[in-house]
Amino acid sequence: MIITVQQHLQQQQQEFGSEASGTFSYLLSGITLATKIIEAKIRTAGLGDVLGAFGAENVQGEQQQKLDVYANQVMLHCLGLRDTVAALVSEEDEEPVTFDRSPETGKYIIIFDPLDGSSNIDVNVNVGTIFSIHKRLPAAEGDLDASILQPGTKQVAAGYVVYGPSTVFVYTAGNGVHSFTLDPTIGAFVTTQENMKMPEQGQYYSVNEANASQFPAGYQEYLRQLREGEAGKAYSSRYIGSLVADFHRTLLKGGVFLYPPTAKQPGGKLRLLYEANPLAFIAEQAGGMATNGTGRILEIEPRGIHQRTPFMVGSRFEMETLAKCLEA
Ligand code: P6P
Repeated sequence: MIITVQQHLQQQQQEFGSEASGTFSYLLSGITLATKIIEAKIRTAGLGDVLGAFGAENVQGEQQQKLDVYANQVMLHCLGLRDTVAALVSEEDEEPVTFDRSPETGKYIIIFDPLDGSSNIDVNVNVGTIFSIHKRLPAAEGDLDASILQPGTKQVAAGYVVYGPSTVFVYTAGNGVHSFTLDPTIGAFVTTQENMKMPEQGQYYSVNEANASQFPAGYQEYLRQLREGEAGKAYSSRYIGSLVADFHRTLLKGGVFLYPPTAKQPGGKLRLLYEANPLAFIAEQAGGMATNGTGRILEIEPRGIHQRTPFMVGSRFEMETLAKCLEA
């Protein structure tokens, strides 16, 4: 039976109420629309003049790819039109985009990385869009900035789209993790898996080995145990270098993804608000774990919208083994 993201949300509303409401469904439809537009451009990237560098740097000091700029403009346009949006926070923009809407109308904050891993596009490797949704705080509890800088535990929904051999939309609204595949013949994301569970233990570890000598000793010992089969099984290494693709494999197959602190980036490379938090929410909803090496990602109190964090995420067995190595 064909069930789209919106229909799935409405089913969740009947079952769980809360954020799976009509306005929320309309909000999420802004994300699915934007990602379908982005997907169409990615699929034909080599045919038009959208590959390569845009010729400017983003707030991260990274070379913007033309598709980064395009994807960001599409997300801002599609979501800005949803009157339930109070603010949009993008990896590509230094400051949030805010809308002059009352707290009664502008109820949601959407934080997103419009095109993660875009440096891989020119070599036709999977990339992704990641999003995190917070509810605007009541005026008595804080202003718009406070609503944006909420810890990951307060997310009302989070998800990603991975643009690969097929285009897959994965989300949670706090009641399980569900995936949908874009059916290009009807232009809709259609249910493919409900209530996804991350395997208790996997067979892959995913880390940029080129940085290994810079990792703190506990991480080096952990990776040695995985490599030497001392953690209960022989692991294989998989590292695509595109966070959404490496995470999606970890969600489906289990194992662990790590971006530990390095000498060059002691605070980590990946961003808390629009990379670690949404993926940590999904991982925990699927029975996995996500930490910064000392505590739950979701409990970190954000200080800034582009704040970075060490990010380790994966199956319970691998994450508990990591914790033992880091405590030793
Ligand atoms: P490194 C892509 O630029 C990205 O932000 C993530 O998608 C990916 O996981 C990470 O950086 C890769 O970083 O340092 O291993 O190239």
